[in-house]
Amino acid sequence: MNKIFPKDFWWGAATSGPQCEGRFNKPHKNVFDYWFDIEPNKFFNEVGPNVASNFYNSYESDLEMLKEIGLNSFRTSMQWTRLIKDLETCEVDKDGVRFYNAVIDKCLSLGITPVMNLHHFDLPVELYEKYNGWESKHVVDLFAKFARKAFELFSDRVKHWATFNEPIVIIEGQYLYKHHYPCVVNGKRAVQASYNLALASAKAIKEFRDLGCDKNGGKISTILNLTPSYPRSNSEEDIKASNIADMFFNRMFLDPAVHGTFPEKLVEIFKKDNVMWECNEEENNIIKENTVDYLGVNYYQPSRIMAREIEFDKINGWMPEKYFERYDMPGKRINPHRGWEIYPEAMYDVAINIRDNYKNIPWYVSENGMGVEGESKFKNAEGIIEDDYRIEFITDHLKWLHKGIEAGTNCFGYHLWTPIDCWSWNNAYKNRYGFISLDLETKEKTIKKSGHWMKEVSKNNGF
Ligand code: BGP
Repeated sequence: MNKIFPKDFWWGAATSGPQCEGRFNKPHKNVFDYWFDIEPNKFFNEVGPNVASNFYNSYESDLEMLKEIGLNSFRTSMQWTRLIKDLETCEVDKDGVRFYNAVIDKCLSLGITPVMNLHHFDLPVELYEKYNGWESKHVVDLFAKFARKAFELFSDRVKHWATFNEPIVIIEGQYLYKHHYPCVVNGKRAVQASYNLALASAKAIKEFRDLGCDKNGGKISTILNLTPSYPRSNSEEDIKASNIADMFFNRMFLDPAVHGTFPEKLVEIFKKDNVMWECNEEENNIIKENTVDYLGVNYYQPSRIMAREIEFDKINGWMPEKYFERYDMPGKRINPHRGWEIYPEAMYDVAINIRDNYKNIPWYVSENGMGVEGESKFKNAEGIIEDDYRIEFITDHLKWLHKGIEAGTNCFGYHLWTPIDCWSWNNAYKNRYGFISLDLETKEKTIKKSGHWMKEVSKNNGF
């Protein structure tokens, strides 16, 4: 045993309401529920979120399995479309309140720390149809109201909150690269929605503090997928391109979350290119004054960047790619099922970046993981999936994280995506990420080899 982690380290896993619960008894549809209803062919094997992993019905036994594999903390998200019956007045849905109370109480009874996130790509579709979703300041205010309601109802027991999961992915999916409904391609609208998401997070944090949740042991964060930007070479052009990608994809949310400001050079670019967001001083002050207590960092893959070689195609109007191209680095290690590069060293770079440039704020790895297709072929005679590749993947990342902790970064936990195989956006159940497998036909849930391994890691607080 040579990698021991700090005392009370979180060994856990993360999921989200829309990906695990199933749509049972929800008063509203989120953008993915709606998209599946109108275009099921956009989803792998036409499997939608209707049942997902059935967490709505099986949360008790599911959480007991998490306990069995030694997890001491668990993140999920509360669905706006489940908790709130009237999106304007914020009148609650009784069954939604019952359900989230039951989940929280079950976690606590098992000694599992619940981490509750408020938005995981699941905008109520009505708010898109009526107001253009995150482009609207009214939607920002409705989100803050929903957040306040959640704090009022649950903050007596939930002490760890997050406002958003991966806001940049909402921008990429909804406004740039067409992988979230409504698949708009519009850089200017993307920029406005980005500001509004940062504002919505700050307004929710303000509600949290106005209610005194922070005086009650509560802490609030936002969860960002950091994709450290590595330039192709040390040339000035490549470095410049990489810095711009970093500002757009990482710092646009990381800076306001921790420092309450946006990267100046990015704002300069938006102004110069006539895509700058609309905002006022009062809103900027809210962002300034309501930064996070801690950060959740989802890390899956780095970003390899080079200066533009082919002229930028203006067909779609302004896009961040005006300033860089993706670099397909030869010889990189890759997860072929997801197409994502595997680069555990970046965990250390993230750790040092937070230590040196982000006030050494407390943070945890809120997602990391490896999605693999066709895992059932690794089943042994006892029916256990032998996912040694996942154990290797986690170990590699934890080693670099540990090195970061030794160098003084303030990291207090590691959550795998995900505890039990869950539904994913367009990929549905194609790639499996869990410590626990889900047989879609029999609905049986079985601990994988990695789950048994995690139990030991958690017991020993290291490996
Ligand atoms: C993260 C999301 C999760 C999850 C995960 C795996 O970006 O926060 O919701 O889905 O990625 O990605 P995917 O499901 O697309 O393979």
